[in-house]
Formats: sequence, structure tokens, C-alpha cells
Amino acid sequence: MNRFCYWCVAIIFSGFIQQANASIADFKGEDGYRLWLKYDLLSDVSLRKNYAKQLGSIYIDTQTDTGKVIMQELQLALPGLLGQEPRFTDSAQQATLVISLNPSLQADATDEAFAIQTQQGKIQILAQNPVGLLYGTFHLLRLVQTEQSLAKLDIQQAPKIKLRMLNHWDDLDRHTERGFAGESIFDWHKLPDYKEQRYYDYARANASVGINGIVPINVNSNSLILTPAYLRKVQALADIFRPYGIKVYLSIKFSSPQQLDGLPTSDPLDPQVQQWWQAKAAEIYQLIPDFGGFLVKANSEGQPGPGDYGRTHDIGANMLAKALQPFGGNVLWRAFVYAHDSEHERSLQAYNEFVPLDGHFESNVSVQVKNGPIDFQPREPFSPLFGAMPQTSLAMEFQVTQEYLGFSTHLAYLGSMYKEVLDSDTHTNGEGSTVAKVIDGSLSKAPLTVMAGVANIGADRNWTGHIFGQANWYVLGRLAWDHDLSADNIAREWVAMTLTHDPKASEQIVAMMMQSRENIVNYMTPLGLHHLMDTGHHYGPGPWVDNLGRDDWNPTYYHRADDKGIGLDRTTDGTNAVSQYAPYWQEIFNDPKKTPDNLLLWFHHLPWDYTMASGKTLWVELVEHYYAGAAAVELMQAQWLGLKDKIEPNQFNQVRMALAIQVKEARWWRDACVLYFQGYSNMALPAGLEKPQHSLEYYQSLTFPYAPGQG
Ligand code: BDP
Repeated sequence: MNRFCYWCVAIIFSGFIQQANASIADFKGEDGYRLWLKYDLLSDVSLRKNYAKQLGSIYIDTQTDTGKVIMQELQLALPGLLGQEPRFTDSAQQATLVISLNPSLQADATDEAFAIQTQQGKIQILAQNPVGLLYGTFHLLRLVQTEQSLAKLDIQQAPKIKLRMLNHWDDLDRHTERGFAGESIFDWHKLPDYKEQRYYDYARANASVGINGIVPINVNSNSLILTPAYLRKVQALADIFRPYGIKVYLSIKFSSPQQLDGLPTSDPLDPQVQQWWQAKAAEIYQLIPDFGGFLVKANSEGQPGPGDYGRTHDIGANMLAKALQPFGGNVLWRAFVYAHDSEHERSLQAYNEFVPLDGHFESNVSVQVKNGPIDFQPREPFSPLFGAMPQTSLAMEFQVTQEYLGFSTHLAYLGSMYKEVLDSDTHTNGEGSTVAKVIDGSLSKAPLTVMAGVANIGADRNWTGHIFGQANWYVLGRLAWDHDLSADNIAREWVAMTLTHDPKASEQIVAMMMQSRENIVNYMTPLGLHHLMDTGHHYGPGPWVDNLGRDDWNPTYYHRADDKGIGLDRTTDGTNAVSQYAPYWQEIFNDPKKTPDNLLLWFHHLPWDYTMASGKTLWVELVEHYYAGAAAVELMQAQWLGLKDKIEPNQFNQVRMALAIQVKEARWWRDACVLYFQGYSNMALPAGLEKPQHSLEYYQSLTFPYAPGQG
């Protein structure tokens, strides 16, 4: 459906929408805590009977802690789904489901692969390692939850990415930077003795989608985390997560040697500093033998780093890497850097700093790159670093928390965004050199492969603030496991496991999810605009902001609207950011006629009356995108209200209330941005559009001192 239809339909529907006051009945049933592992009784009786027969007696041959976890999960899942207790037997012969290590295969401790086969009516889950059996079990449960046949299974799976990680930006006082789902789930004060049920459920959820590494503290780190008292707390978490195949990593502060032990310097070339890190690594591994390693934000936004001593990033990263090598740990070194004194436009800076270091990093270092060259905007082109460092392991960093996509009250399914990035063809190694192939090591042959997501998880009962935020946690894990899966199939799985089995309702919800991120792009930053969010908290529109400490923190730096036009000229005649892409893309991005509309103003500054491919002026298209985005949210709201009977009341109402907020905020974004840009275009709104509700001055006067998640 095109944008206009959205808008018309939404107007028609909006007349019917009434927000009744909630009653106690509205909060009955599922509150979201059980995520996609609800395990409610399947309604199809014959299917249930079939499954009950196929999964009637179970043999698990592993005596490990992971084996116990597998058994517990089946004890929880099967009675719920099938209404029948599972029977565990110690005879593989008699069992209908055999979950067993395959001794004929050479065991490789890092191998997480599994196979599921149905042979002569018996289902077998096989793996080299217990964790493979756990992944296989969750896969089998997913087949049941999504009502698939188990009759002829012949599945073999191995993850395409080795480290599949969640990065929590959580502070030790439980504040979560850019967190919109309550305070941190990690209660450092009560650890190590108080081990909440939540930690186990968090581990189950992660394992069910293959996430195998977590960083519980913020990249803007606190050196206290490396003190003995805190390391014992970390150890408690690591002990809980180990049976679920999850390793703990820590964000560290580069200046820890000075801060914790008063060393005169943290220079990575200083032998005393090197020894300090070696001793610290040994201390950590004493407590946590399978510790994952360090995540580092260095020389970025005020964080200390090797640059403080005139050293480059590789020198800092390698010093830490060498300290971890004897124990098998890794360093994830972030490429999110932009110097305050650089004369280059911000999108160029990470590439400029890192590309000359290609091939200089130790093999246990991965350079962790945000998906786009600026900062987790609703839409960015892929970062030009992907494909430009073939001798280096590059990790993908996505943001799951919706810092720039409406916090936890806007429905945005990010699967389509992640896929857009992963499937982008960098053309750095001929056609088909996709970003996915860069990060899964097939192009660079890097031994270490990583995909990380900045978590959207908090202590809210439903974990992610918005029920649909759960889908973003889910899709991150599923794509890290297999980036060839499609975003809509993953959405379909999630809907069946979380919301409804009703085929019509499910199709409607999946369609809604698939459109949802584009709606936000439309009402916030259409046609390649970016970073128009208000200051600090990034809540709501602030395209007018031009007074921040650094030029490149200001929205005006990015949109460059003036009487002549709008957009940031990154062509060869402008900041020349295009030069960082392969020649294939340079040719496209240098020419506004070839640049895709959805990135037009990222690369070009164009006159307000520029003629778009549609034949309309840039101004008219821009305004229409804003209106279409807001209208699509109204349509989504109407569709959701129509699903009332298909969704449990509590889940239904949480989403209903969030959508009501989103409708208001989408209009707010639309009106504020259109009015602001109109001040430059001096052009009228296209005929027939609803007038903005308030004046520009009104929108500019709004302040939100307590918006959550501030950095
Ligand atoms: C920015 C966030 C800031 C983070 C930073 C980062 O606003 O809170 O610390 O990214 O990634 O988008 O380090």
C-alpha cells in the first residue's frame, strides 16, 4: 500500500478509536515476563496428542550441569505445551526422544553445532558438546511452539557467528544508559549472595536464541568492576550463566591501572602497565575459568585510551589481547570514535583512524563497528569500515535498545533494519561482498567472528518495556546464529511463540512489524536525514538544536537546512565521505539521481524544489513522508485494536497503551519537523494535509529533564 493509502485509511479508522479506561480485567493473563518461552497449551488437540507420543519418553545422556538445564526446560515446556508430564528414562532404546552426545565425533570445546533427526519414529538430538544439545533442545521446542511437524526431521545447524553477544549499558548503581525498561537487571549490591530467579530466566531466554556472551556493564565503564569485591559478583553471574553456554565479558576502563592501583600511567607500552593487566587477567581467570574477555570504549566521548599517550588503537588493544591470550580470552575494541579536534566530518573519522591499522591487531581482537558510520540512527548506510579491513576481524554492533527509535513506547521491529545492513553489498571484493560475509569471516577469513547488540533489557516485568521490544532481543540472537534467516520468518516465529497462533492475526501482526521501522524513519528522519533528536536524552524532535559543546552533536550539523535546500553534501564536492566506499557505491552516492531516495539527504544537499524521481519536489516528498509515517502509526493502532480477541488482555493492553503514545509522538515529530523545515523552504504544505497542532515555538519550548536513559 502506498503512503497515501496509509494516510486515508488511518483517518477513516481514527474516528472509531476510543481509548476506554482500563479495568482490572485488562491486566489479566500474560504480562510478558515469560517472553517467547510461554509454553501455553497448544489448542490443536490432535497435534498435541501427536507431540505427546513423539516426546513421550526422553533419554538425556549428559550428566553435566547443561544436561540438568535441558531436563528442567523440558519439565517446564512439555506439560505447558502438551498438558502432559514428560517421562525421563535411562534407556535410550525405550525413549522416543534421545538427547545424546555423539561420541564418534571429535569433540571441539567451542563447537556449538547440533543435529536433529527422526529415524524410525524416534527423534534424536545429537551434538559434540552439551551446549549443542541445549541449542538442539530449544530448536525442537521452537518447532513444537510453532506447530511444525516432527515426523521427518533432518536438521543440522551450526552458528554462522562465533560470539553472539548482548552488551548491556548498565551502570553499577543500576542506572541503564539508554535503557527504557526500568533499572538494570543486575543487582550488584546484592550479588554475589542473592541470585535472583531473573538471572536464570534471562539465561534461558538467551540460550534459546543462541546468545552465548554477555557484557553486564556499560561501555562507559567503571574501574570498580575490576576490584576483588566486584569480581566475586561477576563470578556469581558467570556461575549462573555457564550451564546455559553463556560467557561473561567485562567492559573495562583503560585507565584502571592508575585508578585502582595508583600506577603513574596507563600507557600500553609501559611494562608496569602491561604487567598490571596480565596480573588482572590471571586474577579474573582464577575466579572465572571461562571468562570471555574485555569490551573497550577507548578515546571516545571522553573515555581514556591509548591515544592519551600518543599510541594508536592497535597498541592498546594488543596489550590487553596479550594479557588474555594465555587464558583464551578475547578483546572487543570499539570503533565508535570521533575526535573533538578532527577537521573531518564525523562520518569519516572511524574509518580514517582504523583502516591504516588493518592487519595490526592480534588474532584475539575484534574491532567492533556500529552498523552505520554515525550512530544508530533510524536509517544509515552501512559503515564503510565493513569490507575495508580485510586483515582484521570486524564485529557488528547493533543497537537493540531504541535510543533513536522512540524509546520503549514506539513499536519498531528491528529485524528488517538488521537484515538491510547485513544484506548490503559492500562491493569491496566484487559483487556479493555483503556485510554479513565480512562479519562471518567468509571474506576476511578472520578466526574471530562477532555480532553484538546493545541490550534493551531492564527490570520491567516484561523485560523490554514494550512487548514488541522482546522481538528485537529475539531477532538479534536468531540472526547472529544464522544471518540468512529472513526477518519476516523470524517475526512469524516470535509472534507464534509470544502472541497468537491465529493465522490471520499472525499475518497481520507480522506485516505490521515489517513496516514498523520504516514508519519511524518516515516520521523522524525521512530521505536520509539523521540525528534530529533533542539534546542529551534524544527524546523527541530537536532539529533546531545548534548550541551544543561540539558542532557535530548538533542536529543542524547533520541536516544543514538553509534557504537554498537541505541535506549534508558528502559527495566528492562536499565532505567526500563517498570516497570511503567501493567505486561501485561512489558512483551511485555521488549522483543524486542514482542515490536511493532513502539515503538522498545523507549524501546530498539539494534545493527545496529539486525534482525527485516521482516528479514531485523535494519539499513535497519530505512533507509527505512525515505525514505518511504518522498516518501509518494510526493505521497500526487501528489494526491492533481489531486484534483484541486474539491476544491475551495484559499483552494486548500494554501494546494498546504504547501505541496511543506512539500516535501522539509521531504527530509531534511530524509537526515539529515540518514546521521547522518550512521556515527554510518557505513553501506551503501540500493541499489537503491536516495542519500542525501547535506552533513551532511551542515545540521548541518543550523540555524533558527526567527523560529516561540519559548518558
Ligand atoms: C551514543 C549514546 C551514548 C553511548 C555511545 C556509545 O548516546 O550514550 O555511550 O553511543 O556507543 O549513541 O558509546
